[in-house]
Parts: sequence; C-alpha cells; structure tokens
Amino acid sequence: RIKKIGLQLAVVFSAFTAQAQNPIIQTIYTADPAPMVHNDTVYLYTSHDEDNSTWFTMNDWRCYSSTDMVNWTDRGSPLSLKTFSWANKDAWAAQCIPRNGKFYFYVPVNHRTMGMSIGVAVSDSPTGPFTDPLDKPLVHSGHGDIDPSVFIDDDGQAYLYWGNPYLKYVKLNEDMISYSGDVVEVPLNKEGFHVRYKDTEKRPSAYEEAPWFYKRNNLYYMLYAAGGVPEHLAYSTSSSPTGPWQYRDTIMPVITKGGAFTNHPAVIDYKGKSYLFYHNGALPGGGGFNRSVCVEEFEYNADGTIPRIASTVE
Ligand code: FUB
Repeated sequence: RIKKIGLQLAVVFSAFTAQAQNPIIQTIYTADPAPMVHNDTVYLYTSHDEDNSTWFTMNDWRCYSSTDMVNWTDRGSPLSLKTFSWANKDAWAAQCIPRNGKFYFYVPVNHRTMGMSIGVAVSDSPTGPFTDPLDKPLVHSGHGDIDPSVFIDDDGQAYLYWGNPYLKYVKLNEDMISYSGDVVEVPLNKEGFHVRYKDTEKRPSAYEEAPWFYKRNNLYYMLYAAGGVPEHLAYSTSSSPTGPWQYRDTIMPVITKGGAFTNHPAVIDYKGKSYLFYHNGALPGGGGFNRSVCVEEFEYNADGTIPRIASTVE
C-alpha cells in the first residue's frame, strides 16, 4: 500500500525553496524518527503511538519516503510486534541500516518473560516485509534494553548502541544478526555526558536515552535525549567509535509548546543539506503518548559542532 500524503501536509513554497510544515506526518501519531538514506531516497522509519494512548501503547513501526524532504510517501508498516514471536508489547524506537543488499531493522520490544530486549529483523527491501531470523532477542543485557542505534564504520566494523538509563554497545558481526565480545557499558562520566547546568534552563545534561550514533568528517557523534523529564537533546563526540566521549552541548532545548516529555534525535546529510529529526506532541490531541515526528534543516559550524536548533513548532 503506497499512499501519497503530500496533499495532507501544509507545504510552504517560497521563490526558491519548499519546506514541509511540522509535524511532517499528520495522518497518525508517530515518534522516534530513524531516517535512512539509500539510493538517493530518504526512508523515514518511525514508531507509532496508538490513538488515545495513555502510556507508550505502540504496536508497529511505520515507513515513509521522500526524495525532496518536502513530500513524504506513506510506505505502510514494514513490521510489527507480530514479526517477533517472542514479543508481546512495546514496539518502541528502532533503526534500520542497509548492508550487503539486505536491510537490518533493530527494535526494542518487550519479551514475554524477560522484559525489554533488542531484536533484529531482515528484509530484501527497505519497505519490508521484515522477518526475524533469530526467533529470539539479539541482545538482552538486563533492564533498560531500549533504543538501539546502529552504525557501520569505514573499516566494516558495525556497532550497536542502546540503553536507558545506561549507554551500552556491542560489536556486531558482518552478518549483522550476531555479535562478538562482551556487552560494554559506556561510563557516563562528567567529561563525556554529564555536564550539569550547561544549558540555558540550568538543567543537568546527563544522558537519558535515545542514542543516535554516526560519523562525519572523522568525528564520531553521539546524540541523545538528556536531562531527565522533560527531555532535551544533547550530544557528545569522540575520535573513536568507542570513546572516550567529550560532552558538547544542548542541541534542542526542552520544547515547551506542543511538547512531549520525551524527545528523540536523528541526523542525516541528504543532497548537500543536514537535517535533525525529532518528535513533539504538536498534532491536535497530541501529547506525551501521542507524538509527532518533525524535522529541521541546519548547518554544522565550521569546526563540526552542531548549533542550537530551534523547533519551528514553538
Ligand atoms: O517511544 C517509546 C520511548 O519513548 C522511546 O524508546 C524513547 O526514546 C522515548 O522516545
């Protein structure tokens, strides 16, 4: 099912540029954006807040695609809780990555007996359908196994980061559905993640959840939701994929208008421009459990640092 949702967006045209109005998905409640650039197309994966949710009632993931960052095509639901025989609820923040002609989709879901766990599903197409090759979690490290972020370095080594309230990682094998070595916990120290009273609201900037891990110009970036509830977006950088990390700054302060108490970052470069995806509660009826994905274009500073980015919903 492919449904054009461009007409349902308020699209603002100026003489030279076109910009989609936030939230960019206005047909359902979406959260936890995970964009993936593949073959000149942006595939935007999201989680999905059910209507009238009073907790994080989430049963499937959604996919949208765009080639201009203005018009988004609804690609339906490429996978859901039913994809994982061992899961019973909590289709939360996921990320998809291509490798060797296949697409690997990492999800946090609740295991019927073990609690939150990270699973992986595989497809030949970015729009699915995805199937679970393991029929069990890829990782279960204890508690708080949520929000996977996956990245493949230039040397071919893949890393999977995740966690709340900790940040952990494993090195994935080339098959992307197994890993080698131990689960490593990143020290959330003051230098790397925990600079108190750094941002303008005098709130702590400690890592909370929602890591988004990538590399740009030989610098590794870890974006995340920070500061407890309500969350703002912050980031740290490193010269290696495994740290040590240096805390940098707030990216997006707490969204006060149309906000949700969570936020969730993702960044891509696409057709020469950089974009920050996040979520808020700005659609009618929206809030902390009925969120909506938004995007802002931004420019890195000359030294590679990320500027403060305002939500255009404010
Ligand atoms: O969407 C459910 C949870 O809320 C995610 O896993 C967190 O990052 C927060 O956005």
